[in-house]
Amino acid sequence: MKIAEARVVVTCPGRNFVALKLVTDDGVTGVGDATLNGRELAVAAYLREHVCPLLLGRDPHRIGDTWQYLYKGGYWRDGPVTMTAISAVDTALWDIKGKVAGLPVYQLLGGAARSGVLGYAHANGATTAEALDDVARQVADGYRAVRIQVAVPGVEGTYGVGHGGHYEPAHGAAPEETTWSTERYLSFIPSVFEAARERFGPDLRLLHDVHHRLTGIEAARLGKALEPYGLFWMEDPLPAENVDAFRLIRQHTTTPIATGEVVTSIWHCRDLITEQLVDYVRTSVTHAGGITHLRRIFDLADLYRIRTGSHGPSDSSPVGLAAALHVDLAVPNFGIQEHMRHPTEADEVFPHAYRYADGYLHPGDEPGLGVDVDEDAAARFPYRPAYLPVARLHDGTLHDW
Ligand code: GCO
Ligand code: MG
Repeated sequence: MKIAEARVVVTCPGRNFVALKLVTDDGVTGVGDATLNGRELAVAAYLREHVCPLLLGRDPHRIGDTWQYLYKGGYWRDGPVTMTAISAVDTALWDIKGKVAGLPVYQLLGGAARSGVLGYAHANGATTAEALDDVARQVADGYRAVRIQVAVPGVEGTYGVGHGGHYEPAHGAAPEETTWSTERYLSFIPSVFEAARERFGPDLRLLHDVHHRLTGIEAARLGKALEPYGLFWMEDPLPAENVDAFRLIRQHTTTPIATGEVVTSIWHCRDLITEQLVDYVRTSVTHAGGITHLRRIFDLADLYRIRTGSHGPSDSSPVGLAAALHVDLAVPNFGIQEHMRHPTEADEVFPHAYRYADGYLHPGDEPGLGVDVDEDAAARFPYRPAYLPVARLHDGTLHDW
């Protein structure tokens, strides 16, 4: 069996996605997600120009060898563009292997370790009251875990808060300029979770995403202030490359910490894991080397009783979500899976077998990943440039978004 074709599909059904489709000489297809929000065409070109030609004629069953060939063989290792491209190839090869075996990918990973994948929904609002009404909607929809983001009074364009309806931060031919005030954020956020606990009681799992904006000591202060409300996690208090600052947070608070959505390899989260500086590792199948590499990261985490909390935003495609769900179902140390629904047009371009019911997701039992890209439908939604916002302090200094 040989890889006979490798096609890159760029499409914008509600938002931009890149998919890799591999076809074998006997007609088996496999898909991988190659979406890197705001830098989509860089990955598309990396695949088309440098990776696809090298795949032709290779044995699709040699998943591990192909991974090493693309990682070590490129000489210039790592980085989000390279790793997203490798992820897409790896995921597409697992899809092919599953189809050839006649088994869903989670069976090849050891089989189901649980009956369903606990998902967390997003709730947001311009005010606490609005956000809590959104939490109530998610709870009514069955979710047992909800992330809450609320606009900080006096801070325009707070991260995570939609412009009415579906939250989609990437838009426009240049990044939107937003403002940020750590002082206002820190004095406001604990009141949101106090109100949430009052309204929803002790059982609902509450999550919050700080989105890389604090220093170590600021995050420590926030973690302490949130302790009475028993958060499931405080996400990305600061950029993951600052391992020392995570050590500082750990000295001050027992609020659980999740990080890793922008981490692209095991090397970048090794110290966070082995020093137990985080409680949940959020690396994604789309950006951290596909199913093969994600399993290595999650296995390392398991040695330290650290659980998984895979990134699952609507800017990873349904292919990425399907692949994540197969891993989630099989690994011993699964924690939670982010679940942001995709726009309807995206579900149409990427028909899938995974399903959501009553707080839990399941990848389905079709052979392979159980997801595809409909190339005719994809062609109806041409790429539109869309960038993530930037954040500035009130004096104009560029801050982390
Ligand atoms: C999350 C993330 C996203 C990111 C987005 C960037 O926790 O879901 O922080 O919302 O902002 O994936 O592309
Ligand atoms: Mg996040």
